[in-house]
Amino acid sequence: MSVEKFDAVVVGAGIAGLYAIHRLREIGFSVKAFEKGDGVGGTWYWNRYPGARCDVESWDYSYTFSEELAQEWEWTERYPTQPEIERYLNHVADRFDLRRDIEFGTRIDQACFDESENRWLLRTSKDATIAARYLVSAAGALSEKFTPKISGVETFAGEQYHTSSWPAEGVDLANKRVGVIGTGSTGIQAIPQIAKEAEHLYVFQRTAQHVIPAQNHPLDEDQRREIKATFRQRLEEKLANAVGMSGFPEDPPSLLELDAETRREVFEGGWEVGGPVAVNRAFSDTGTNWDANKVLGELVIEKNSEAVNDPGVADKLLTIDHPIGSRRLIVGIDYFETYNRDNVTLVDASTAPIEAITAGGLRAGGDEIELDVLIYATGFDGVSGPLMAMDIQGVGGRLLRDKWATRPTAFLGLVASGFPNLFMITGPGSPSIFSNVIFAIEQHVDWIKDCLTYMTEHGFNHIDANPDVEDDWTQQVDKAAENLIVGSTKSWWTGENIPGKPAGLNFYLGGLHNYRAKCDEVADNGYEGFLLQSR
Ligand code: N01
Repeated sequence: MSVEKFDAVVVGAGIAGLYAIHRLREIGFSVKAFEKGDGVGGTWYWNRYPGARCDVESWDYSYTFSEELAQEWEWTERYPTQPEIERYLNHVADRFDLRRDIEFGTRIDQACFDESENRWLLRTSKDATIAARYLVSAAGALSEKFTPKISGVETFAGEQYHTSSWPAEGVDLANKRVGVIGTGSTGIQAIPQIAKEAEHLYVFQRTAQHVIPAQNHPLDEDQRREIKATFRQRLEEKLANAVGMSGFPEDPPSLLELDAETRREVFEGGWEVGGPVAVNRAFSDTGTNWDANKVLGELVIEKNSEAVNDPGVADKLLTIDHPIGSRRLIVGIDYFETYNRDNVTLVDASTAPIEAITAGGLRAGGDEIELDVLIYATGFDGVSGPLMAMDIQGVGGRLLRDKWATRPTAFLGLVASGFPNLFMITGPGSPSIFSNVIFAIEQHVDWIKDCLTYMTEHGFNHIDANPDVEDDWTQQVDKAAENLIVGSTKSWWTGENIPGKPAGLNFYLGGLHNYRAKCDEVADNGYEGFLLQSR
């Protein structure tokens, strides 16, 4: 059996994988990335559903490692659409000649650490065996889709799609009765678009949500020039704050300390700006003080309800059972207005639960709803999910999914003890999706590159996390989340959207800037907390 050998294998060719290939090449490594899709983009390759776009502004949702790249790329909208982001990532792949080190249409199914040879042995979906000194997971936070098991699914005579594996050629919804299950960020983006195409749309909503308007707009010539001219200034801003975005409100007022009129003014100002940050970070205390949070939630509900004509429908859409920001705040475009259309019906799946899929449609609350197309906007097994889905065996043949059976842990979210020479990009225990993820990815990849450079220069070829230090980091992760309203509700953030997955908020919430400082400190102290060896 022939075994191809590389210094590093990268899992995935999304934002993280592309950048990892680029950086690892720079230090002279032989690199190969395996990507299950037929093109680059990862999340932005798969999530082609109608209405898919990012809710981080295009000028921040861009790589910063190359100023030339930033100067030559032209974003066309404030919040970029999926096709535009996919084009951008294809441009990056071409501009930095990354494709020659990517094998498309190939998954890594199994990774076993070969202790005798101090390397990873990988098995691909094409049955090839690959050896790599280092394994870098760029598998993404939202790449393992979740589809609920609903009885009768196999009997359905119509078409079924999950939003995160939407066919590239699109789906013809004209003259069809369409059902959408799920009203998270995905459903709320897709529903207004699907409503425009379908004969009739039935939305199955289990949990009502707060939605902030995107206030999206095209970028004119002047705005594009300004984005380019301020590249360095914005980079400084991104480095300095908790979420890695520019224009982040530095010193917002306390909601509780403002009189009602000023509070309303600040809120309306944020609403006009739109997007998640302007409203959610308009006040200093709504993420920590339950009273302040309640007021903000009420203000948002009041605004949202103004858009819905039918009070009964508004009531179902806006009887919200959780504090604002306790689950991912949703950004919408014409979402509530969509329910004013004659061809849209809201089914409250909290009072009329989905019981079964039938040959002709779906049964909820005892009623049969006839459907030609059923769309699952039901989300993902996030962050640890893609890693647990791979058969990863560390020291002594221990499976990563066994180590993580009660909780996914990793020192700095980068290396899980017992799984040497495996680096995770935006893994559990790092800020990950609680920041501008492309910027978090760059920080992780740069850190990994520097670490591998250090190891090479010092004659090391084996890195593991000290288990005690990993435990200590997990405690720091928990401490940083203390007293935050974030995560106080069940959602994919806590893993509770996945049956049987242990509940927990496995993100470092102390801020990307503080996390970066911690990673730098560890590096400056000779990778303190990691066990470096020569084998
Ligand atoms: O997934 P979700 P998503 N019966 O888990 C429902 C990112 N993202 O794909 O809330 C009925 O949030 C479930 O109901 P409930 C972003 O980070 C970003 O929408 O559990 N319903 C919920 O409504 C986001 O947070 C962007 O009661 C069922 C929905 O399915 C993350 O991706 C755009 C059900 C799942 O919502 C995930 O978002 C899109 C069942 N059996 C996504 N099972 C932007 O940048 C599940 N549901 C804008």
